[in-house]
Amino acid sequence: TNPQVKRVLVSVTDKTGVVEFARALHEEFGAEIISTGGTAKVIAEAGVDVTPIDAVTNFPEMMDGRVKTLHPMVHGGLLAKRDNAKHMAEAEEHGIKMIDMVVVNLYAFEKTVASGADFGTCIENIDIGGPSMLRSAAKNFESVAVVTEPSTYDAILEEMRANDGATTRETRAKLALKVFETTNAYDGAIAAWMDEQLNGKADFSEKTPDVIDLHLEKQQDLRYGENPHQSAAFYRLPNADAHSLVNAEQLNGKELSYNNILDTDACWTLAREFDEPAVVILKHQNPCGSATAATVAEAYDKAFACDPKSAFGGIIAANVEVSLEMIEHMNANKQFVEVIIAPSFEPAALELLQVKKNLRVLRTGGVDAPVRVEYRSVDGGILAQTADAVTETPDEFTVPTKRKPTDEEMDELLFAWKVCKGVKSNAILISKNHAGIGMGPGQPNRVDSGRLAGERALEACERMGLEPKNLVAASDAFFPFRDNIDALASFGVTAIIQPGGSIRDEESIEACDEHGIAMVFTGHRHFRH
Ligand code: 93A
Repeated sequence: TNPQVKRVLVSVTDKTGVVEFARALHEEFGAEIISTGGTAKVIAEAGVDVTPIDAVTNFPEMMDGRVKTLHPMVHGGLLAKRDNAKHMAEAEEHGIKMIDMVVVNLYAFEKTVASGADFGTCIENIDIGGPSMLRSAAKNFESVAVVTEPSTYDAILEEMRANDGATTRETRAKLALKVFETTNAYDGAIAAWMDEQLNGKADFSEKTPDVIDLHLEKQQDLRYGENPHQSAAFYRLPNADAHSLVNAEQLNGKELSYNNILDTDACWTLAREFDEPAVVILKHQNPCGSATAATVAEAYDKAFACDPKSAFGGIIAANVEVSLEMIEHMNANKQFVEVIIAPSFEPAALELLQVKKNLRVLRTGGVDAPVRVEYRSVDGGILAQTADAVTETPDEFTVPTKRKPTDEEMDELLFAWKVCKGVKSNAILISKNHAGIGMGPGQPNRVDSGRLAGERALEACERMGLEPKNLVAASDAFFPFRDNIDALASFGVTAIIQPGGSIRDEESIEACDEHGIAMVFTGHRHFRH
């Protein structure tokens, strides 16, 4: 009951590999190729025999292509049960010939939305005929093979070669499942977009969803995972923000790797926290350089100077247009960069970046604050949480120490507080002149994080020719003991920002008072594990 593939309907928006596939089906297996307008054109131009769809339906493609394949000649040929005498007699009566395979991928609705197209264009890019054929063929998978992904063309041909020109039931069933996943995700994306158009942006910042739709569409296969022996892929969420990483346009460089994507996400998420021009340099999930300044080039200089050694092989994110000057400085530093992401690039800056063949350049087109839920997989489940936005402002802060921070210190503390949120817990971040010069990430005890941050800050001060005094420190969670305060004081820290809330807060306040440190309680912690 594995029918040979004798009649194939091909209708694809993504025309990758379709000519070769059609040629093999026709020339190796003698299949008749039926196809719609644009697809038929490329196949015919490549010299492969093709039957235009209107010769099958006896109708022209009409209404600007809205009605091409929506016809009983097509759907009868896909849905008729081959082992049902009544179905086959009815087909015979109406001159409907069987179709054994459909090769369809859909109008790129999400890409159209992401490109910022107007309402009417988005509507036109809702594919109706494509999903209908996919669903008809998938429902009748006992007899019909349904192919949606160019990446599977070769495997299908291999199987047909091994099976006398037929596909196996196992494969057809798998392909059918894939179809319903695909059309489900496709309709999900349309629904999310419509909801946004009619009711304003879907706001997930308030709560986590009751049901997580796991039918995520694969954005791309990745060469491998965190390590070369792990396979991996990148999936897109149906309601991804227009300026999110998943929608960024790659303008140069090698394919993104799994680790690139993870680190670029962390880097970009931190950079877009700031209102003033900001540059973040990140390695292994931690911002080893971070700064804000009047210009992007100046912010880059300061971020690089935080820790030039760690910056090697890092990711760079800017929250404003990247200038030629910044890239000239990057080149002068001989900084080897894996990925650079920004809302836009000066044309001359982009040209200079494109000299480096491997350097991945990503343009997001904007920086709107991300509104999203974060997901992580654990053994047998998925964790979801709303994103950790820093919304605290000084009017909510309390100052428990004798000395209050000066205006200048408060300004620096706010900078440190934002950067600290982007550092893995336990996190201590020391800053000066709006540069994160001392980062202490990821230690299982806070004193070690503080010590790391302090040592790095002292080294940075020496490199930058700065006096190691009047430094400020941020701690992502409260200090359980005074030992950390004592250590930070020894590195020249004079102001501290932290959530507060330890049962031994008094001990820390006393230590600050002894050292003349001004300390701010924010009331919110910012763990990042
Ligand atoms: O506009 S449609 O919803 N109406 C249809 O009848 C129809 N049939 C196929 N879109 C339709 N398609 C889609 O056209 C396919 O899903 C495919 O993505 C695209 C291929 O068009 P062309 O061959 O003209 O490039």
